[in-house]
Amino acid sequence: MSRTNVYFNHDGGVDDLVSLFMLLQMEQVHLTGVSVIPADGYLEPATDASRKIIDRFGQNKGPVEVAKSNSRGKNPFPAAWRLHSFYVDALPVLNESGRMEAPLSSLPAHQHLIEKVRGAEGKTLLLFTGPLTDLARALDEAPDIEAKIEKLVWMGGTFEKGNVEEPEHDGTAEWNVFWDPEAAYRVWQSGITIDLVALESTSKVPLTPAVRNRWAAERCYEGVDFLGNCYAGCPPLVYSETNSTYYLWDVLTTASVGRPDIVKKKTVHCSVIAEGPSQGRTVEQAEGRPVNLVYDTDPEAFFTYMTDLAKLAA
Ligand code: AGV
Ligand code: CA
Repeated sequence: MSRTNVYFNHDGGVDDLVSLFMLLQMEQVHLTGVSVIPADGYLEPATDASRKIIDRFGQNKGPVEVAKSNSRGKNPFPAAWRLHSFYVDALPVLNESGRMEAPLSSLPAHQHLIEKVRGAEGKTLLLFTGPLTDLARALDEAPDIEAKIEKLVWMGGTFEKGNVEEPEHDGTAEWNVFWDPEAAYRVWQSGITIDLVALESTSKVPLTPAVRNRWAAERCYEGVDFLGNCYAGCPPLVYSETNSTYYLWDVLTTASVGRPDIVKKKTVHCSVIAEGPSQGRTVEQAEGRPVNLVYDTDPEAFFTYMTDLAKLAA
């Protein structure tokens, strides 16, 4: 079977780390590298958790190297969200062996990406589930890599209501764009094909009590127990909407790589606003660049795929 080269850059949230776990179970994926940017998580625990997940659940993938980003964003994420990276890193199942063996690269993330894309046989699919800072820097430093990028699959942006509630902002942006609006703006100027999972793309995959119960019922599978434990760190507040309901934002994005049939995409022309009170907003515009926006998904197929992958993890 021919396998797709995938390079994964994430920002340490619960669904970022669960995404790594899922990628490691996908037979058709050749994971060429992982890097961690300290946006919706802290750098040390998010990096350590990544290495431990590779050690514990990635036996079939060969050595996968992890690199730390030295990028810093313009608009920091709330600390309460970033703390989730510590909860995952502390899970007993990741600390049973007392060792961390997945190699840590000495390169910063953006240079690690350049090295892995240049070194790969054929093209590489880039999967990003946090801000685009490392990709923007990589493109500035090594424009040649663009020709070797198959496409970018990104969780970011919104064409409806944003999820940023911060002083001096009008609420129109999604957080992964808001953290570094200029980086998204830079990537939009490139010729790279972009598959976009925007906020509203995930509206059919909220983390409901029923989903948690489904994982609880099958916790005899170690991988399913891992899903439940990871998401136990996200408080199930069901009475208010924005910023308390968790969606499977990054996991749907990752699942769309392994199972493209669970999402429907359409072309949207759009631009990124880089400055001012709407900074980080993605806006539809006839003269904007095309992206393939996920506008519909099959939630039952998605949750079944996710749980089935988790059952494969031993
Ligand atoms: O905006 C969605 C992005 C995704 O990449 N992140 C979470 C996912 O990793 C930010 C975010 C929005 N609301 C949140 C977030 C919340 N309530 N808790 C933690 N992170
Ligand atoms: Ca994320």
